[in-house]
Amino acid sequence: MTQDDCLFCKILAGEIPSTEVASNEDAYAFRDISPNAPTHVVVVPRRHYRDVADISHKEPELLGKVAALAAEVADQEGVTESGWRLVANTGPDAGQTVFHVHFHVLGGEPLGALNA
Ligand code: DGP
Repeated sequence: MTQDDCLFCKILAGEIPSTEVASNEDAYAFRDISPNAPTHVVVVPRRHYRDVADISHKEPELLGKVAALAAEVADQEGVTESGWRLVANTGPDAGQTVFHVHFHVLGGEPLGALNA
């Protein structure tokens, strides 16, 4: 299931180039085009869902698989011990700009407190 006007569906189809970090049959991880930290990787399910709420309602087990690939990315990037952040911006107030559910894996430096 893909959506014609979806940027991440186009990346998954290879129509837009991306730098792969990790991949499996359910999910794909690639470097963010505009990194906010030394490690900034985007992890997406191969099937199109709009956001965390959409995938949670329709295929919740896939959400766990995407999170598992994010943890593999953290290992691969060498940030498992130092710490890393998993972020899913959801909707306009959170700044979601691509409406294909995705996690940001951020790490490689102190990230600052979320409640600062
Ligand atoms: P969000 O704001 O949570 O929807 O994050 C979308 C992210 O996607 C943002 O950090 C930048 C990244 N991004 C947007 N377009 C591209 C692209 O064409 N290639 C790559 N690698 N990343 C992209």
